[in-house]
Amino acid sequence: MITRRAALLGAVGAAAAPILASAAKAESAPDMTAAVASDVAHLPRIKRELVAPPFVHEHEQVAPGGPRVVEFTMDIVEQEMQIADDAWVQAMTFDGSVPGPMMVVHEGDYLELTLRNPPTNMLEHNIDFHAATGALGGGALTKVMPGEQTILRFKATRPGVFVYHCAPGGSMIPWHVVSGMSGAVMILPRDGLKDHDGIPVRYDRLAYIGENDFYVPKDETGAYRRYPDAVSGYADMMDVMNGLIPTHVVFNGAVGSLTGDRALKANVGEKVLIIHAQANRDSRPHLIGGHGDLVWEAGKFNNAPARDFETWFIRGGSAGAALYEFLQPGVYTYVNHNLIEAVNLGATAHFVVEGTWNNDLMEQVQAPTAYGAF
Ligand SMILES: [Cu+2]
Repeated sequence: MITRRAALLGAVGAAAAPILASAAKAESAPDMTAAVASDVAHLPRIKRELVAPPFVHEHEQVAPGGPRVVEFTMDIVEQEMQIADDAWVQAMTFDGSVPGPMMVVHEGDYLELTLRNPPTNMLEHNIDFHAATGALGGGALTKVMPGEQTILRFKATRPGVFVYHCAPGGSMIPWHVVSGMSGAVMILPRDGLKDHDGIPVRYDRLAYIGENDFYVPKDETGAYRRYPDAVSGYADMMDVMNGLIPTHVVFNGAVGSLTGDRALKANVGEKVLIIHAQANRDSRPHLIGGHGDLVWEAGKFNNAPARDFETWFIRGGSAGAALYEFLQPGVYTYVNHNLIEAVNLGATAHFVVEGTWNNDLMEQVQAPTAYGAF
Protein backbone atom coordinates (compact mmCIF):
# COMPACT_ATOMS: atom_id res chain seq x y z
CA MET A 1 0.00 0.00 0.00
CA ILE A 2 1.50 3.29 -1.09
CA THR A 3 0.46 6.18 1.08
CA ARG A 4 0.19 9.62 -0.35
CA ARG A 5 2.96 10.93 1.86
CA ALA A 6 5.30 8.06 0.92
CA ALA A 7 4.66 8.80 -2.76
CA LEU A 8 5.45 12.45 -2.24
CA LEU A 9 8.74 11.55 -0.61
CA GLY A 10 9.54 9.05 -3.33
CA ALA A 11 10.13 6.38 -0.69
CA VAL A 12 7.84 3.75 -2.13
CA GLY A 13 10.17 1.06 -3.42
CA ALA A 14 11.07 0.04 -6.93
CA ALA A 15 8.06 1.48 -8.71
CA ALA A 16 8.63 4.98 -7.45
CA ALA A 17 12.42 4.97 -7.22
CA PRO A 18 12.71 6.88 -10.54
CA ILE A 19 10.44 9.55 -9.07
CA LEU A 20 13.04 10.28 -6.41
CA ALA A 21 15.95 9.95 -8.84
CA SER A 22 14.49 12.30 -11.41
CA ALA A 23 13.66 14.86 -8.78
CA ALA A 24 17.24 14.80 -7.54
CA LYS A 25 18.60 15.28 -11.06
CA ALA A 26 16.17 18.01 -11.99
CA GLU A 27 17.68 21.12 -13.47
CA SER A 28 17.84 23.96 -11.00
CA ALA A 29 16.65 27.48 -11.70
CA PRO A 30 19.11 29.81 -13.47
CA ASP A 31 21.10 32.51 -11.62
CA MET A 32 18.98 35.67 -11.69
CA THR A 33 20.96 37.88 -9.32
CA ALA A 34 21.85 40.39 -12.08
CA ALA A 35 18.57 40.14 -13.95
CA VAL A 36 17.43 42.83 -16.38
CA ALA A 37 14.21 44.26 -14.98
CA SER A 38 10.87 43.82 -16.68
CA ASP A 39 8.84 47.00 -17.02
CA VAL A 40 5.28 45.76 -16.78
CA ALA A 41 4.02 47.80 -13.81
CA HIS A 42 2.48 50.44 -16.12
CA LEU A 43 0.77 47.94 -18.41
CA PRO A 44 -2.94 47.27 -18.22
CA ARG A 45 -3.96 43.88 -16.90
CA ILE A 46 -6.77 41.63 -18.02
CA LYS A 47 -7.95 38.43 -16.40
CA ARG A 48 -9.14 35.61 -18.67
CA GLU A 49 -11.33 32.73 -17.51
CA LEU A 50 -10.19 29.52 -19.14
CA VAL A 51 -12.68 27.19 -20.79
CA ALA A 52 -12.31 23.50 -21.59
CA PRO A 53 -11.48 22.36 -25.14
CA PRO A 54 -12.57 22.22 -27.93
CA PHE A 55 -13.65 25.77 -26.99
CA VAL A 56 -11.39 28.75 -26.34
CA HIS A 57 -11.89 31.68 -23.97
CA GLU A 58 -13.18 35.04 -25.19
CA HIS A 59 -10.51 37.02 -27.05
CA GLU A 60 -10.01 39.65 -29.76
CA GLN A 61 -8.45 38.57 -33.08
CA VAL A 62 -6.90 42.04 -33.52
CA ALA A 63 -5.36 43.52 -30.38
CA PRO A 64 -7.52 46.41 -29.11
CA GLY A 65 -4.56 48.55 -27.99
CA GLY A 66 -1.05 48.27 -26.64
CA PRO A 67 0.52 45.34 -24.82
CA ARG A 68 -1.21 43.95 -21.72
CA VAL A 69 -0.48 41.52 -18.97
CA VAL A 70 -2.97 38.70 -19.50
CA GLU A 71 -3.66 36.73 -16.32
CA PHE A 72 -4.70 33.09 -16.18
CA THR A 73 -5.14 30.67 -13.28
CA MET A 74 -4.97 26.89 -13.62
CA ASP A 75 -5.39 24.12 -11.08
CA ILE A 76 -3.59 20.87 -11.68
CA VAL A 77 -6.06 18.02 -11.31
CA GLU A 78 -5.06 14.38 -10.84
CA GLN A 79 -8.14 12.29 -11.54
CA GLU A 80 -9.25 9.06 -13.14
CA MET A 81 -10.68 9.62 -16.61
CA GLN A 82 -12.42 7.18 -18.90
CA ILE A 83 -10.78 7.23 -22.34
CA ALA A 84 -12.78 4.43 -24.02
CA ASP A 85 -15.67 2.08 -23.21
CA ASP A 86 -13.29 -0.32 -21.52
CA ALA A 87 -10.28 1.82 -20.56
CA TRP A 88 -9.45 4.33 -17.85
CA VAL A 89 -6.34 6.30 -17.02
CA GLN A 90 -5.23 8.03 -13.86
CA ALA A 91 -4.98 11.31 -15.72
CA MET A 92 -2.81 14.26 -14.81
CA THR A 93 -4.45 17.39 -16.15
CA PHE A 94 -4.14 21.13 -16.40
CA ASP A 95 -7.46 22.46 -15.11
CA GLY A 96 -9.23 19.10 -15.31
CA SER A 97 -9.29 18.68 -19.08
CA VAL A 98 -7.23 16.75 -21.63
CA PRO A 99 -5.80 18.69 -23.33
CA GLY A 100 -5.43 21.59 -20.92
CA PRO A 101 -7.26 24.81 -21.84
CA MET A 102 -5.92 27.07 -24.58
CA MET A 103 -4.56 30.46 -23.53
CA VAL A 104 -4.74 33.27 -26.12
CA VAL A 105 -2.68 36.50 -26.01
CA HIS A 106 -1.18 38.83 -28.62
CA GLU A 107 2.44 39.22 -29.62
CA GLY A 108 4.07 41.66 -27.20
CA ASP A 109 1.65 40.82 -24.37
CA TYR A 110 2.81 39.18 -21.18
CA LEU A 111 1.20 35.89 -20.21
CA GLU A 112 0.99 35.57 -16.43
CA LEU A 113 -0.06 32.20 -15.10
CA THR A 114 -0.94 31.28 -11.53
CA LEU A 115 -0.35 27.52 -11.38
CA ARG A 116 -1.83 25.73 -8.37
CA ASN A 117 -1.18 22.16 -7.21
CA PRO A 118 -3.95 21.37 -4.71
CA PRO A 119 -3.08 19.45 -1.53
CA THR A 120 -5.31 16.58 -2.69
CA ASN A 121 -2.81 15.71 -5.46
CA MET A 122 0.04 13.19 -5.02
CA LEU A 123 2.70 14.45 -7.41
CA GLU A 124 4.98 17.35 -8.17
CA HIS A 125 4.18 19.20 -11.42
CA ASN A 126 5.32 22.21 -13.45
CA ILE A 127 4.77 23.80 -16.85
CA ASP A 128 7.09 24.13 -19.85
CA PHE A 129 5.75 26.69 -22.35
CA HIS A 130 7.22 26.15 -25.81
CA ALA A 131 6.26 29.78 -26.47
CA ALA A 132 8.48 31.09 -23.63
CA THR A 133 12.19 31.90 -23.55
CA GLY A 134 14.54 30.58 -20.86
CA ALA A 135 14.46 28.36 -17.75
CA LEU A 136 13.20 25.26 -19.60
CA GLY A 137 10.23 27.23 -20.92
CA GLY A 138 9.41 28.14 -17.32
CA GLY A 139 9.67 24.53 -16.18
CA ALA A 140 12.57 25.30 -13.86
CA LEU A 141 10.62 28.10 -12.16
CA THR A 142 7.23 26.46 -11.72
CA LYS A 143 7.83 23.19 -9.87
CA VAL A 144 5.03 22.89 -7.37
CA MET A 145 4.46 20.13 -4.83
CA PRO A 146 0.92 19.28 -3.71
CA GLY A 147 -0.27 22.17 -1.57
CA GLU A 148 1.87 24.78 -3.38
CA GLN A 149 1.20 27.42 -6.04
CA THR A 150 3.40 29.66 -8.15
CA ILE A 151 3.17 32.55 -10.62
CA LEU A 152 5.16 32.70 -13.87
CA ARG A 153 5.12 35.59 -16.33
CA PHE A 154 6.66 35.45 -19.79
CA LYS A 155 6.68 37.81 -22.75
CA ALA A 156 4.91 36.52 -25.85
CA THR A 157 7.57 37.35 -28.41
CA ARG A 158 6.77 34.88 -31.21
CA PRO A 159 3.32 34.67 -32.80
CA GLY A 160 1.91 31.21 -33.34
CA VAL A 161 0.34 28.23 -31.66
CA PHE A 162 2.59 26.44 -29.21
CA VAL A 163 2.35 23.41 -26.96
CA TYR A 164 2.73 23.61 -23.19
CA HIS A 165 3.26 20.55 -21.03
CA CYS A 166 4.35 19.31 -17.64
CA ALA A 167 8.06 18.40 -17.41
CA PRO A 168 9.12 17.65 -13.85
CA GLY A 169 12.36 15.86 -14.84
CA GLY A 170 13.60 12.43 -15.97
CA SER A 171 11.03 9.77 -16.76
CA MET A 172 8.42 11.92 -15.03
CA ILE A 173 8.37 14.00 -18.22
CA PRO A 174 6.96 11.44 -20.69
CA TRP A 175 4.84 9.84 -17.96
CA HIS A 176 3.07 13.10 -17.10
CA VAL A 177 2.69 14.08 -20.75
CA VAL A 178 1.14 10.78 -21.85
CA SER A 179 -1.06 10.90 -18.75
CA GLY A 180 -2.71 13.95 -20.31
CA MET A 181 -0.62 16.87 -19.09
CA SER A 182 -0.34 19.12 -22.12
CA GLY A 183 -2.19 21.97 -23.78
CA ALA A 184 -1.67 24.87 -26.17
CA VAL A 185 -1.13 28.62 -26.24
CA MET A 186 -2.04 30.87 -29.17
CA ILE A 187 -0.10 34.10 -29.62
CA LEU A 188 -1.86 36.15 -32.30
CA PRO A 189 -0.10 38.87 -34.30
CA ARG A 190 -1.30 42.22 -32.91
CA ASP A 191 -3.05 42.99 -36.21
CA GLY A 192 -4.43 39.46 -36.56
CA LEU A 193 -3.78 36.63 -38.99
CA LYS A 194 -2.71 37.25 -42.60
CA ASP A 195 -3.04 35.05 -45.66
CA HIS A 196 -0.28 34.09 -48.12
CA ASP A 197 -0.47 37.57 -49.72
CA GLY A 198 -0.39 39.41 -46.40
CA ILE A 199 -4.12 40.22 -46.56
CA PRO A 200 -5.87 40.07 -43.15
CA VAL A 201 -8.03 37.01 -42.53
CA ARG A 202 -10.44 36.32 -39.70
CA TYR A 203 -11.86 33.11 -38.36
CA ASP A 204 -15.54 32.68 -37.49
CA ARG A 205 -14.91 29.74 -35.20
CA LEU A 206 -12.03 28.03 -33.46
CA ALA A 207 -11.71 24.29 -33.02
CA TYR A 208 -9.00 23.41 -30.49
CA ILE A 209 -8.12 19.76 -30.89
CA GLY A 210 -5.53 18.15 -28.67
CA GLU A 211 -4.38 14.71 -29.69
CA ASN A 212 -3.13 12.29 -27.03
CA ASP A 213 -1.47 8.91 -27.21
CA PHE A 214 -2.25 6.71 -24.20
CA TYR A 215 -0.45 3.56 -23.05
CA VAL A 216 -2.83 1.55 -20.89
CA PRO A 217 -1.50 -1.72 -19.38
CA LYS A 218 -3.49 -4.93 -19.74
CA ASP A 219 -3.99 -7.82 -17.31
CA GLU A 220 -3.55 -11.56 -18.08
CA THR A 221 -7.01 -11.74 -19.68
CA GLY A 222 -6.28 -8.85 -22.01
CA ALA A 223 -8.54 -6.42 -20.15
CA TYR A 224 -7.24 -2.93 -19.49
CA ARG A 225 -5.97 -2.48 -15.96
CA ARG A 226 -7.41 0.15 -13.66
CA TYR A 227 -5.39 1.67 -10.83
CA PRO A 228 -6.40 3.46 -7.61
CA ASP A 229 -3.99 6.33 -8.33
CA ALA A 230 -1.29 7.37 -10.78
CA VAL A 231 1.69 6.17 -8.74
CA SER A 232 0.48 2.57 -8.48
CA GLY A 233 0.22 2.32 -12.28
CA TYR A 234 3.62 3.88 -12.97
CA ALA A 235 5.76 0.75 -13.48
CA ASP A 236 3.22 -1.10 -15.65
CA MET A 237 2.61 1.98 -17.73
CA MET A 238 6.32 2.58 -18.25
CA ASP A 239 6.59 -0.93 -19.74
CA VAL A 240 3.86 -0.15 -22.28
CA MET A 241 5.27 3.31 -23.00
CA ASN A 242 8.73 1.94 -23.72
CA GLY A 243 7.23 -0.28 -26.44
CA LEU A 244 6.25 2.97 -28.23
CA ILE A 245 2.93 1.53 -29.42
CA PRO A 246 -0.01 3.42 -27.95
CA THR A 247 -3.15 1.54 -26.96
CA HIS A 248 -5.25 4.64 -27.74
CA VAL A 249 -4.73 7.72 -29.91
CA VAL A 250 -7.58 10.13 -29.25
CA PHE A 251 -8.74 13.69 -29.68
CA ASN A 252 -9.68 15.66 -26.58
CA GLY A 253 -9.02 12.98 -24.03
CA ALA A 254 -11.28 10.11 -25.05
CA VAL A 255 -12.56 8.03 -27.94
CA GLY A 256 -15.65 9.82 -29.27
CA SER A 257 -15.19 13.08 -27.37
CA LEU A 258 -15.77 15.07 -30.59
CA THR A 259 -18.18 12.80 -32.47
CA GLY A 260 -21.95 12.27 -32.50
CA ASP A 261 -23.69 14.60 -30.03
CA ARG A 262 -20.34 16.18 -29.20
CA ALA A 263 -19.39 16.96 -32.82
CA LEU A 264 -17.92 20.34 -33.71
CA LYS A 265 -20.31 22.67 -35.54
CA ALA A 266 -20.06 25.15 -38.40
CA ASN A 267 -22.12 26.71 -41.19
CA VAL A 268 -21.40 26.84 -44.90
CA GLY A 269 -19.42 30.02 -45.57
CA GLU A 270 -17.80 30.09 -42.13
CA LYS A 271 -14.04 29.97 -41.72
CA VAL A 272 -12.91 27.61 -38.98
CA LEU A 273 -9.42 27.80 -37.53
CA ILE A 274 -8.48 24.28 -36.51
CA ILE A 275 -5.67 24.13 -33.95
CA HIS A 276 -4.14 20.69 -33.65
CA ALA A 277 -1.70 20.08 -30.77
CA GLN A 278 0.31 16.95 -30.05
CA ALA A 279 2.83 17.12 -27.21
CA ASN A 280 4.45 13.73 -27.67
CA ARG A 281 4.02 12.12 -31.07
CA ASP A 282 3.67 12.97 -34.77
CA SER A 283 0.25 13.32 -36.32
CA ARG A 284 -1.22 14.05 -39.75
CA PRO A 285 -4.59 15.81 -39.63
CA HIS A 286 -6.95 15.40 -42.59
CA LEU A 287 -10.48 16.74 -43.05
CA ILE A 288 -12.34 14.19 -45.20
CA GLY A 289 -14.15 16.05 -47.98
CA GLY A 290 -12.46 19.34 -47.10
CA HIS A 291 -9.02 20.96 -47.13
CA GLY A 292 -6.70 23.29 -45.37
CA ASP A 293 -7.18 26.59 -47.25
CA LEU A 294 -4.36 28.23 -45.31
CA VAL A 295 -2.10 26.00 -43.28
CA TRP A 296 0.50 27.09 -40.79
CA GLU A 297 1.79 23.58 -40.58
CA ALA A 298 4.38 24.33 -37.89
CA GLY A 299 1.92 26.74 -36.32
CA LYS A 300 4.05 29.90 -36.41
CA PHE A 301 2.34 32.98 -37.84
CA ASN A 302 5.50 34.84 -38.95
CA ASN A 303 5.67 32.29 -41.78
CA ALA A 304 3.28 32.71 -44.69
CA PRO A 305 0.66 29.97 -44.67
CA ALA A 306 0.73 27.20 -47.24
CA ARG A 307 -2.40 26.67 -49.37
CA ASP A 308 -4.79 23.91 -50.34
CA PHE A 309 -3.34 21.10 -48.24
CA GLU A 310 -5.06 17.70 -48.20
CA THR A 311 -3.21 16.50 -45.10
CA TRP A 312 -0.80 18.36 -42.89
CA PHE A 313 1.90 17.23 -40.53
CA ILE A 314 2.10 17.95 -36.83
CA ARG A 315 5.51 17.31 -35.36
CA GLY A 316 5.32 15.67 -31.94
CA GLY A 317 5.83 18.52 -29.47
CA SER A 318 4.14 21.17 -31.57
CA ALA A 319 0.82 22.67 -32.55
CA GLY A 320 -0.31 23.58 -36.07
CA ALA A 321 -3.14 25.72 -37.42
CA ALA A 322 -5.32 25.31 -40.50
CA LEU A 323 -8.03 27.70 -41.71
CA TYR A 324 -10.84 26.23 -43.77
CA GLU A 325 -14.00 27.77 -45.17
CA PHE A 326 -16.69 25.10 -45.31
CA LEU A 327 -18.32 25.06 -48.74
CA GLN A 328 -20.77 22.15 -48.46
CA PRO A 329 -23.12 21.00 -45.70
CA GLY A 330 -22.90 17.56 -44.12
CA VAL A 331 -20.94 15.58 -41.60
CA TYR A 332 -17.20 15.86 -42.09
CA THR A 333 -14.85 13.42 -40.43
CA TYR A 334 -11.58 14.88 -39.19
CA VAL A 335 -8.90 12.28 -38.61
CA ASN A 336 -5.29 11.55 -37.97
CA HIS A 337 -4.66 10.07 -41.43
CA ASN A 338 -2.82 7.13 -40.06
CA LEU A 339 -6.16 5.38 -40.51
CA ILE A 340 -5.37 2.65 -38.02
CA GLU A 341 -4.98 5.34 -35.38
CA ALA A 342 -8.10 7.14 -36.64
CA VAL A 343 -10.48 4.20 -36.85
CA ASN A 344 -9.10 1.55 -34.52
CA LEU A 345 -7.36 3.64 -31.86
CA GLY A 346 -9.74 6.60 -31.67
CA ALA A 347 -8.30 9.67 -33.45
CA THR A 348 -11.55 10.82 -35.10
CA ALA A 349 -13.67 13.95 -34.75
CA HIS A 350 -16.75 15.19 -36.61
CA PHE A 351 -17.77 18.59 -37.93
CA VAL A 352 -21.50 18.94 -38.54
CA VAL A 353 -21.97 21.68 -41.14
CA GLU A 354 -25.32 23.31 -41.95
CA GLY A 355 -26.10 25.07 -45.23
CA THR A 356 -27.11 24.62 -48.83
CA TRP A 357 -25.52 21.98 -51.00
CA ASN A 358 -23.64 23.22 -54.10
CA ASN A 359 -24.18 20.92 -57.10
CA ASP A 360 -21.49 22.79 -59.00
CA LEU A 361 -18.86 21.50 -56.58
CA MET A 362 -20.29 17.96 -56.44
CA GLU A 363 -23.37 16.20 -57.73
CA GLN A 364 -24.48 12.60 -57.69
CA VAL A 365 -25.23 12.32 -61.41
CA GLN A 366 -26.71 8.82 -61.09
CA ALA A 367 -27.44 7.02 -57.83
CA PRO A 368 -26.02 3.49 -57.65
CA THR A 369 -28.10 1.14 -59.77
CA ALA A 370 -27.75 -2.26 -61.45
CA TYR A 371 -24.46 -2.88 -63.19
CA GLY A 372 -24.86 -2.38 -66.96
CA ALA A 373 -28.15 -0.46 -66.58
CA PHE A 374 -26.80 2.45 -68.61
CU1 LIG B 1 2.89 16.89 -14.09
